[in-house]
Amino acid sequence: MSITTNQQSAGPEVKLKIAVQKSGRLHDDSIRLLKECGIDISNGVNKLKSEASNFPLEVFFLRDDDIPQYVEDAVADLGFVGENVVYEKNKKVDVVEKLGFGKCRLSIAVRKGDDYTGASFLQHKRVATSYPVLLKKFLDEQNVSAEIHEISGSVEIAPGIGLAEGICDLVSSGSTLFMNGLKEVETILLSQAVLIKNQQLALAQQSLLEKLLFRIQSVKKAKNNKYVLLNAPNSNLKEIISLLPGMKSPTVLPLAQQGWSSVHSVISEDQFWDIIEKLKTAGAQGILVVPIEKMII
Ligand code: PRT
Ligand code: ZN
Repeated sequence: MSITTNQQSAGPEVKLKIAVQKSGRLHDDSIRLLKECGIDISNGVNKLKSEASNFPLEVFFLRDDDIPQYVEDAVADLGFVGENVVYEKNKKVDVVEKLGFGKCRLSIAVRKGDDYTGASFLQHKRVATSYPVLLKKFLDEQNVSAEIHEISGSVEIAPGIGLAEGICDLVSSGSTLFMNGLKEVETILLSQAVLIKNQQLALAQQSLLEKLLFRIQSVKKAKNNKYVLLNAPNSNLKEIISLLPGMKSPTVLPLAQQGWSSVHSVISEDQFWDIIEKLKTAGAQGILVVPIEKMII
C-alpha cells in the first residue's frame, strides 16, 4: 500500500535550517532544548550537519561567532547564539526569543586595588577585550576615550602582564576575575542564548518557525513553573486559594478526612518560596512540588 502525504504531493519537503554551536558552552543546552521540543536529532560531535527524524529541521553545527553571518546570508534560517555575539557582530538578523540558558554578562573589570569611581577611570587607559564593538559603544556613551586592545582569548590576564589597565569580558560566576586579581566594576550587557532568524524568511519557513516557537515557549513556561499539591483545612481554604495564582483558578478536591481539601495549582519559579512560606503560615500541610514537562496555555 502506498501512502501519499500532502508534503509529497506539494513537491520537495520544506525544511527549516538551524545553526547551533558545534561545541562549547551553548551546545548541550541547545540540543537539549530541541529534544525537549520533541525533536529527535543525532548528536553532531564530529558532524557538520544532522537531520531531525520527526520534524522538518536540519541542524548545522558551527562556531558561535559565525552563526549571525550564516543567518544573515540565509545559509541557515535560524540560529541559537548568545546575545553578546549577536550584538557584537551586528548582522542583519532578528532576535525572536530569549532561551533562558547561557546566561552571563559583559562587564568591565579593573585591578582589585584600583580606586574605580566611574567610567572616567578608563580615560586614556588601555582596555583589553574580545568585544571591541560593544566596548566602544559603552565608552562613547560615557564620553570616555580609551585605547581598545582586541584580543581573542584569555582577556583576564591582560592587566597582570601589563597589556592593559582594564578588561571587558564575559562573566558568569566571577571566579575567573577573582583568580586574576580583578574586580567587576561595570556591567555593559546582560546576555543569554537567543533564537535569531533571517529577516526574509519564506512563508513556508515562517510557519515552521511558528510551530517550533510554540514548542519552545511551552518548554520555557514549564521550566518557569511548578505544579503544587497541598492539603488545606477547609476553615482556611479561602485564604489559601487567594495565595495561589494558578493558570485559571486552583483545583480543589475533598479529602477522605473530613474538614480537609486537596488543592492543586501552578506557581511560577520567581514567586515560589514567597508563596510556599505564606501557604504554610495559612495552615497548608503535605505540600508537594512537582516539575512540569510542558505547559500549553
Ligand atoms: O568555538 P566557539 O567559537 O563556538 O566557542 P567560544 O569559545 O567562542 O564560546 P564559548 O563556548 O566559551 O561560549 C559560548 C557562549 O556562551 C558565549 O558567547 C556566551 O554567550 C555564553 N557564556 C555564558 C559564556 C560564559 N557564560 C562564560 N562564563 N561564555 C564565556 N564565558 C567565559 C568568559 O569569557 C571568561 O573567560 O568564562 C569565563 C568567566 O567565567 P566565570 O564563571 O569564571 O565568571
Ligand atoms: Zn566563539
